[in-house]
Formats: sequence, structure tokens, C-alpha cells
Amino acid sequence: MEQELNKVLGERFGKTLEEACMEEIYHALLTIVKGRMKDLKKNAGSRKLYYISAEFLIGKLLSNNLINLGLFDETAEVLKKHGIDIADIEEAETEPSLGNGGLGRLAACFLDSIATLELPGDGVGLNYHDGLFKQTFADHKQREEKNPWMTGDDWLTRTDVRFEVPFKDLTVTSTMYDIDVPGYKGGKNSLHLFDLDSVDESIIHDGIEFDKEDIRRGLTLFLYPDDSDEKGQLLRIYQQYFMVSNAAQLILKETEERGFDLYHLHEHVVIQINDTHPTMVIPELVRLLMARGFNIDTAIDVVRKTCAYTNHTILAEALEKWPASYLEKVVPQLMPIIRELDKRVRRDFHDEKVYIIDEQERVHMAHIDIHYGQSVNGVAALHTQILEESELKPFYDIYPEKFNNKTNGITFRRWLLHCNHELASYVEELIGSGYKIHAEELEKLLVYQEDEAVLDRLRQIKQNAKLDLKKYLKSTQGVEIDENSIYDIQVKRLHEYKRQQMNALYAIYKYLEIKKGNLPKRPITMIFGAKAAPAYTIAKDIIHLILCLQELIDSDPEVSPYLKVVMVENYNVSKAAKLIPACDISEQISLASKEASGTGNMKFMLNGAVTLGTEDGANVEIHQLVGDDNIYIFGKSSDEVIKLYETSGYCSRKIYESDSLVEELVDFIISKKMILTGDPVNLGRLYKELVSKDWFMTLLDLREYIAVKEQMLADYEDERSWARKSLVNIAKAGYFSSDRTIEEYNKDIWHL
Ligand code: CBF
Repeated sequence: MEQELNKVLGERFGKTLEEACMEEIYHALLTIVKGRMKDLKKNAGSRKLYYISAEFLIGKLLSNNLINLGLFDETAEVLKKHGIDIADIEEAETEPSLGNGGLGRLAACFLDSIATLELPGDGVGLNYHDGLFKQTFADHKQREEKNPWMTGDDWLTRTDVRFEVPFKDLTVTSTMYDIDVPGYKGGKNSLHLFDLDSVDESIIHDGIEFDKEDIRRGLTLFLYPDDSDEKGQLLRIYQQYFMVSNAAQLILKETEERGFDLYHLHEHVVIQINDTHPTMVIPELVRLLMARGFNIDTAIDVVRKTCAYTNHTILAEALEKWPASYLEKVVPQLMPIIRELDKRVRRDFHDEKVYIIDEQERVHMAHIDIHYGQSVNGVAALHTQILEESELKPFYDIYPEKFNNKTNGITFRRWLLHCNHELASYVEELIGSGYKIHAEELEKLLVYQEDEAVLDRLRQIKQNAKLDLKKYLKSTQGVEIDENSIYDIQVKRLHEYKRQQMNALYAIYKYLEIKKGNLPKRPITMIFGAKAAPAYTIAKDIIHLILCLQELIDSDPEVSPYLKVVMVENYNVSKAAKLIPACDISEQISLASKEASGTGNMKFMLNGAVTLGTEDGANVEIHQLVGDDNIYIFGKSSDEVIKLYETSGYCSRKIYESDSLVEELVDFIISKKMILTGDPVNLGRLYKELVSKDWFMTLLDLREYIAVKEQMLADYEDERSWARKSLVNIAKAGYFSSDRTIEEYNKDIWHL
């Protein structure tokens, strides 16, 4: 490696390792790693998977690729010899922001596991130039900026694959870019990202504004461009069709090139539709097959046997329903096919709940997936049960055999081996390296539950990670945190159902307690990280509340030695990798029934944090695995919550008026102190929302949340017992390896 590095540095920059700067070393390593990956053999087989997704939140790739190629240790050694820390080289890489949250990160973890298991499977998506916006804070508020990541010398390789994509008003020609996905000591697959050569970042102004009707220049600028108006919604349809038409054309081309007859497409191809964004691939494939001479019955039959759908949420806002008139405006060629698909449903079933086109002429994308795919899966046991028993019950009654559960997972390569080297090597010292491939072997750690030396070492590793985070926050945000405090962390998208506002109310509770003289035994650092969708007003108000609390507490000398609130700016994959190893308390506090699975909960657990959570999503399975002693559960059950929605039985005002503690905490949002710190409009709106609506039932669980969190803080003081809980969490995390999830997808759905 040393020789190769010096050679590339010499050729590219005329420098040696001694002379080169961090950026130059990064670019030299990029060249070397890309070259090595090019030489890897692609995974092959007679049946191939195409995982189509609007998001692939791949994060920075250098270290991960080095790990998977088995080159990480050697590279780190060489650099160390020259006084360079590989972590500083990582800083030179820009993070591609090709995803929003769990769904996109899941897709990235899946690509890693598919490649590692040596299964033939490529990702297909879009090459957004500015990805999801970059978040900055000003006046205690979120601002959105563009987030460019392509440098011209990055992980993308421009291919000569190009397709014509016809819209009603224009036809564009795509270009396919590839990113190699190496498996961990295994083969390789590709992530194919489609783009338009004419896209032009110079049309962006005032943050993330641009002319949404300028399709040629704006199509792949942003992931999830603002869709609060018709133009924005039409742009999303343009993006989705561009993605799936390219995917469909690629699939047919490759299948023919592999020598297979398209009448047997389903025997050689499986398409996983990740959420509803790629749904149009179904009518598009039908259209393309008919253009190749298929009759419609055969085309539909072949497509149905080829496609499978994953549902990631029960939130109505995320289950897309496009007005038929919008689809007519952008992709009129698909509408006759969609109407035919709907006609067949109406012919066979007499329940309007399962129709594709409803009375208001809206096209229900998930309904297309369910009728015209061979599998429907949820992403955690509880989520799948809710789909079967309530959200998608009419469909489950028709097709019980299509429904199945695939509890999510995370790749341990990134979420342990890369983000927590010290823990990963200690685990290896204790139980050997087998766990890196067979994650269930982590259970071998359980024999050390009573071993004081092991527990002490685990505490030391956590302490080191806390120190690292302290340094990181100081250098990146100028924020000072106390490594001897308890790190309580909630990082995820900002959404009312995830209830960051409940956690903020806890901060108010603690603040008031300290003011009353009830001092905590140990200081607490409450860390938040979250982006709010630009048009989601209340989510932005919640960020405002947290930022105001941060300032209020910081500037109060009576409180600041005991309590600290930190909102991490522009939370992303790289920041997650710094935060997760350092966490003591993992906040997973969504309203039961609303978080389909969650994957942050798994990452924290794997790194030894203890969960404070509701019985929601995959928390339920974490609870079953670690047992009552190693998790802190609170809140109403999903059955109770679902009943409250059905009977309109929840009234936040009643709780507010009858519980003086709740009233005191909520009132604080509009107290004089807060109004002097922040903006009365934002704070007043949030206050009103909580008292008079509170759709995601914050106040319902607030009291119990506070009580259980207090218990948790008290229990932390028994350091041995806490370390034991931490160890059990690590030991039981094996189930959540995405290798396990992918094996299940393959066994039950893909049959690769
Ligand atoms: O399945 C992956 C994740 O997807 C979501 O993020 C999503 O729908 N966008 C869900 O909200 C998560 O619960 C889930 O883990």
C-alpha cells in the first residue's frame, strides 16, 4: 500500500506521502480503491435482483470500502507511520446526501449485505446533484442550503449506457453513473444512478429555490424537492418516471444481453420496489413489453411475477396518491395501462378500498404494488402485523399469501467495524472474528456478564468514545460537552410521531427541577440531531424550541453545570458514526404503532447504548431479545393508540388541564424567558398545536416518559450493572445484522 500510495501521489500531484496534504492523500486512496474494485468479479447468477429506490444514503465510502476490501488496517498503519490519522483523511471526503433517513440508509445497508453474501443484485436510483438539503442554524431556526457532493473525482464512474425517456412534453436522454459496491471479503455489485447531462446547478438561488418547471436543468438537482404546490408534485412525478423508465430499460437490456427470453423475465429477474416511489416501474414494464409484442395479459402476468414491494410506513402522507390528471400531464403513455390495471381490480373485487383509482381520480400507488406484485413485506414484526390487521387488511384478506415480514437490519461493517474500531477489536479479542460474518456469534459475549474486568473495559471504551465526541463537537460546532455526563441521544428525521417534542419537554422538566434545587446526581447531556422537511412548519417549530432551550440553559449558570442541550447541525451519516458509539441512552420514543421499524435503535444497541423506548417498531423485538432488565419501556401500547384514533378518544387539552405538571411544562414553551430567547410566532404555534391538537399524542405518554427516564438516570449510577446492560445489548444485537435480513429476503422472495 505504501508504495502504491507514493506512486499515485507522485503521478497525480508530484508529491510523496510526506509532502501531500489530506485532500491529496484522500484522492490518491480513492484512485487506488476504485482500481481495486474494478478488478473484482461481479456477482453473477441466472436470477438477478434490481433494488429500485429513490434514496441510497450511502454515506462516505473510503473507509467502508477499505474495510470490505480487507485493506483498512494496512492503510491505517501506513498512514500512522507517517504521522497521519486515517480519520483526518476521512474528513476530506464529501458525504453524498442521496437519502433522507431510515429508508435510504436501509437501502445502503442492504447493498452492502447483498454484495457480501455474493448475491447478484444492483441498486437503481437517481444521481441527485445536491441531494437532500444541507441544514444550517441561524436565529435558532433551520435554514436550508444546497448540498453539492460531486467533485469530479469521486466514487462515480460515468458509463456509456444511455436511454431515451419520453415525457409528454419532452424526451430526454439519460446517462448512467455507477458506484461499485464491494462485499465484505466477498464479490461486488453496482449502484446505478441515472442523471441528465443538462442538469445545471446554477439555477438554484436563495438557498434551495429553483424553477421547478425547468425539467432539463432541474430534474435531478434535489432529492424530494418541495412538493407543497402542483409544480413540485409534477416534478416528483417526472423524477419517479425518469428513475423507473431507466430501470426498466436497463433490466430488459441486461436480461436480453444475458441471453434470456423476456417471456421468462420473472425467472431471471426480481425487482424490489422500495416504498411507493418506484411504483411506476410496473406500468412502465408492461408498456415496454407490449412494445416488444407481448399481449397485455402476458405482459401483466410476467411483470406481476417479477415485482415485489416493501412498505416502510403506515403514515398516510407517505402512501403516495397522484391525481390521474397529473400523471396525464407528465406520462400520458402510462395512464391507459394504469386504467386497465384498475379495471381488472374492479372486475375481480367489489371493495372500493382496494381500487387503484379512487372516486376523486387519485391513483393509489401502493395499491398497484400490492395487486401487481408477488410479495408485500413490512419491516418489523409489529409493523407487518398492523399492515395485515388494519392498514392493509382488505388486501391481506384477498392475498394473505403475499404478505410477509422482514425485520430490518444494519450492516455491522459500517455500524461497528468502521464507527467503533475499539469496541470491534475488543469484541474480537473476546470471542474471535467469526461475528463479523456470523453476527449471531455476538451472543458468545453473554458469558462475560459477571466478569468485572470485561465490564470495566467496556466502560472504558464507552468513555473513550464520549471523549472523541466531545472533541468532535468542539471542533465542528464549538460546543463544549462534559464527558463525565450521561449522553442521552435522539438522532433521526424530525417528525411529530417520533416525538422529539416530548424529549424537549423533558429538558424543560429537568431545567425547572434544577431551578427548584433538585440537582441530578450526574450532569446530563441531551443531544438531538434532525432535519425537518422544508415545508413542515411544526417540525421546524420543534427545532426552534430545542435551539432556544439550548441557549437558555447554556446561559443560566445555575443550570448549565447539570444540564446541556445540543442540537447537532446537519445531522448525516458521518455524524451518526461519531454520535452512536458515544451514547449511553438511546431515545426511541415514537408513538406506538407509528414507527414502522427504526434502524437507529439497532445501531445504538450494537454500540452498547441502552434503549429508552416505546413498544413500537423494532423496539418490540429488541425488548424481546434483551429482556426487561436491559431496556426501559414506557407508554401506551399500539393497540391502545390505534383504538384512540378509531374512537377519536384522545384529547390533549384534557390532559393539559388535568395534570399540573404537564401544564407547567407546556406553558413554559411560551414563558417570558422563552419568548425573550426565541420567536413568539414559532413558540406560540407549537404551544397551540400541543394543547389543541397533538395528533401524535405527546402528552399521552409524557408523565410516564419522565418517570422512566428518571429511573434510568438513577440506575446509571450503578456502573457495573449499567455496563452489564450494555454488554447484553451488544450480545443480542446479532439478530439485527442486515445479512440476516437479506438472507430472509432471498429465501422467501428473491430466490437468487
Ligand atoms: O424501513 C426503513 C425505515 O423507513 C422509514 O424511515 C420510512 O418510511 N421512511 C421508517 O419511518 C422507519 O421506521 C424504517 O425503519
